[in-house]
Amino acid sequence: MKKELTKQQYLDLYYYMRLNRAVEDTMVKLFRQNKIVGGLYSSLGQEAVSVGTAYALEKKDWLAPMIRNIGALLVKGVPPRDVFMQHMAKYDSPTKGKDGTSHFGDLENLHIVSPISMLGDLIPVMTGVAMAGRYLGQRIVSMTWIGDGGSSTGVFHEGLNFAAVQKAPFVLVLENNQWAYSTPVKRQVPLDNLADRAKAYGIPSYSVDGNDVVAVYITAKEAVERARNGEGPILLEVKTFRRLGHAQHDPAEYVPKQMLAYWEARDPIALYEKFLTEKKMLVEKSKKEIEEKIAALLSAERDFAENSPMPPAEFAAHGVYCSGDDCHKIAPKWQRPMAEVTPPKSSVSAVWTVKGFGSGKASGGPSAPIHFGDTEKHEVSKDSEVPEAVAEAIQTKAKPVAVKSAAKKAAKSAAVSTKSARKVRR
Ligand SMILES: Cc1ncc(C[n+]2csc(CCOP(=O)(O)OP(=O)(O)O)c2C)c(N)n1
Ligand SMILES: [Mg+2]
Repeated sequence: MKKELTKQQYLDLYYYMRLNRAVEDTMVKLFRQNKIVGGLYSSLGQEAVSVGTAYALEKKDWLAPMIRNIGALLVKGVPPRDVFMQHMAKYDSPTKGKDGTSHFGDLENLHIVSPISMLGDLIPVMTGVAMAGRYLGQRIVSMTWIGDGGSSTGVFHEGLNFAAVQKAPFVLVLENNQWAYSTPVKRQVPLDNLADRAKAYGIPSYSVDGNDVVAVYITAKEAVERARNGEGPILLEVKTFRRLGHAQHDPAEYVPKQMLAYWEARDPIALYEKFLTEKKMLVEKSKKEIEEKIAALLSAERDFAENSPMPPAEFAAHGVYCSGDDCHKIAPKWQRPMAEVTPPKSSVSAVWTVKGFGSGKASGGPSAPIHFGDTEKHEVSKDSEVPEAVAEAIQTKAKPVAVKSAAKKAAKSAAVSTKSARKVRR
């Protein structure tokens, strides 16, 4: 993979990190003015994680953010006003005022699945999204984030195992910010590198400095492209630090002062500004222009949000229970006709062969539908009743790849050369 970014890409990463921080600073002000209805979580000092990982996705790819991933939403194209209005429970917000935090998505345009509060539950959900994309021949990748604490939930392990065994094109970002509420990571996981959790599922992993946005982006890009190319899911641990309490209500007095000071000195935006300045990509004038652009944007977005009405009282009972088509269409918009995605009319060859996946026989014999390459090669006799296209699909199906050699190849191709992207693990 090309390791050098274009100047525009370098500056995009800077812009989105600054925007991420400015959006959250604005929300802190709104919170103190009592205008935020729900909880407010901060990603101060973690901006390089959300921005660097989401920037590695293509437009058609899918993501599902967690509470500290507002930066990822901004990169994907969510306007700041939606983030403000959502937290203020305004009527024009994506959930029309029914939620006071970040539980919103956009399935149709931006390909964002709403966060699920139960930690870890997005892992099997996004695995399903990745599998659906593959089934439809879309070559998409799905991504979600999980914290160090969330990586100890049962569903993290069930979900990752499921993704691994299905070879889903899925990237899981493990955002290790050293704390889960007031529990330090050392007191809940006996591992130095949470990337090692991937070993249990036989999938590749990376461990990267989460305060170095370029390292995060390059590693995430490599992970995304490997997943897209059929190597299966990848776990990407980013090491960073939660600089504020769990949410606004938590003064985080349990965090040792020296530890906080160490990470404050490693602020991802300050580090990146130094890098860009040394590389002569950012001068005082361009920095000022970016600051002014963000200030003007957020002033307009904040005005819009503040002027949006609260939902009418009568609306409280609407949309609580879905009543079918008079509520919303239940059929997914992306559905393709069944005949188009099943033999003999299938036009998407990619769905029939997935390297290294399973070797079980389909129960219905040679004329049964073939799913994800899980049937062995069958001898098809000339006089059987198998339709021609099905017979052809069976005959040309790729031979299963020996898992060992595929694993070796994957590990070899994963050698990331950046200083901060430290190791590839199997
Ligand atoms: C299954 C589950 N258990 C507990 C909680 C309550 N809870 C919400 S956030 C949180 C701490 C999460 O820590 P971590 O995963 O490290 O993420 P961070 O807050 O550091 O970003 C807890 C315990 C939850 N939402 N879901
Ligand atoms: Mg944490």
